[in-house]
Amino acid sequence: MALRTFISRTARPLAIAAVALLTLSLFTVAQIGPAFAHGERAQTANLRMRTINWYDTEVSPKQVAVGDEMVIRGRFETSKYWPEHVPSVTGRVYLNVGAAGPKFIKIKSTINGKSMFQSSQLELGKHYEYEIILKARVPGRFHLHPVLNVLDSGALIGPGYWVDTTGSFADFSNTVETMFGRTIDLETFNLDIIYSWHALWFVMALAWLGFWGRKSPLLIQSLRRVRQKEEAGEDPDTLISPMEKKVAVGFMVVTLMIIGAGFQWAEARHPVTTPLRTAKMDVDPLPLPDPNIIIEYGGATYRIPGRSFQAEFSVTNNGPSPVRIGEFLTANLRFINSAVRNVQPADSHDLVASDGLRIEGGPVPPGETRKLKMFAEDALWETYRLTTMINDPDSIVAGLVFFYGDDGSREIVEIGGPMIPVFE
Ligand SMILES: [Cu+2]
Repeated sequence: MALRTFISRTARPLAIAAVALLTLSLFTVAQIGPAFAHGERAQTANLRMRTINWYDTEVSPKQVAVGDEMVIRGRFETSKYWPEHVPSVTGRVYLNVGAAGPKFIKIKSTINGKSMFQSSQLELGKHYEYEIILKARVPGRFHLHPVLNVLDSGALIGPGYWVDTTGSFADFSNTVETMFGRTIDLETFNLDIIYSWHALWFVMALAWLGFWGRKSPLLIQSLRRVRQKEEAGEDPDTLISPMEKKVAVGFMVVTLMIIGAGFQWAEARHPVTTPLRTAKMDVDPLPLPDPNIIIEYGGATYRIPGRSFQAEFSVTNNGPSPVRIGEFLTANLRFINSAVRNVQPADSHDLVASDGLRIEGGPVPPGETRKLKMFAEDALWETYRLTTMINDPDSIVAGLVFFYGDDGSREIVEIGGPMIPVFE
C-alpha cells in the first residue's frame, strides 16, 4: 500500500512521461533504417506516364569518396497529356535529388543553364536540360534519382541508379565563408546553441507538466472532478487555486522573457542576416528545331495476359533521311528496339527492356507517311505496377517515341491518347 501511494504521488507523472517518450522513440526507430525504394512503383500509373518523361539520364562517376563530387544530368519532357486533376509544372517546381537521407549535399543545380537553387515554373510539352552537382557526405551504397518537386502534386521521380561512396564520414567538411569573411562549418555550426535551446524548452515543458500533474496526472480523473463541480452547480474554475494562477502567470512571464532575451542576444551576435530567397527563377524551354516527324495517334491497347502494350499511329517523315523507332519510354521504363539500338541496363534496378520493343511497318522514308504498329512487351509493366493504368478513369496513356535517322539524327516525339485494356 505504501509503495503504491508513493508511486501515485510522486512518480506517476514521470512514469507517464517516460512511457510517452518511449512510445515516441519506438515509432521513430521503426521509421529509420535503410530505405530500399523511393516509391518508384507506388505512384499511380497515370502520374508516372503523363507527367515528367525523364531521358538521357546520366550519373557520373558512380563511385566516389567522401568529399568528392558527383554529377546527375539529363533531360526531361513535360507531358502534353498531363492529367487535368494533377497540379502541373506551370505552377511551381523545384529540381531536387531523391536519396535515402542526407547522404550528399547539393553544390549546384541548373535547368537549361539557369541556377535552380530557387524554384521555377515550366511549360507543358517542352524539353528541358538539367544538371545537379552533389558532394558525397556519408559512405555507403545508395539509390539516387533526379526529382522534380511539383507544388501540390509532390515529388515526380526520375530513373534511379546505384552509387557507392567510400571513405569515412569523419573526412567530410562543409565549410562556407560568410559575407564578413568568417569561415563556418555547416555540419556543426551553432549545434551547441541549438542543443541548449532544445534542452531549455524541454525543461520548461517538463516543469509545466509536472506542476499541473503533481496532484492528479490523469486527464480522466481531472475531467471527473470538473464534472462533479458542474453537477453540483459550482464553477469548475474554482478547482484552480490562486497559487496555481500565480505560478501559471509566472511561467508565461518567464517564457516571454526568455524569448525576448534570446532574440536580443541573437541580434547582437549576428547583426546582419539575409532572408532565404523565395522568388521564382524564370527558365525558357530548350530551343529545339521544328519537328520533322509528325505522328497521328491511332489508339492503343494493353493485353493483360501478355503484358503487351500495342499502339498504332501514322508517321509522316519530313526529314532528309529514313527514320526508325529505336525506343519507347514511359513512366521511366525504356523499351528498346534491339534491331536499331543496343542498350543494356546499367545496374539491377535500371528499367531497361533491351529487347522489349517491336515495330511493324518498317522505316519511314523521307517525304512519306506510313502506318506503324508498336509493341512494347516486357514483365516490367507488371513489376512496376503499370497495369494499374487500366483502372484510370480517363484511360489516357502517354510516352516518348525515339526516332533514329539513318544519318545519325534523333528526334523525340510524345504520343498519347486513349488506351483500351484487353483481357484475353
Ligand atoms: Cu530508388
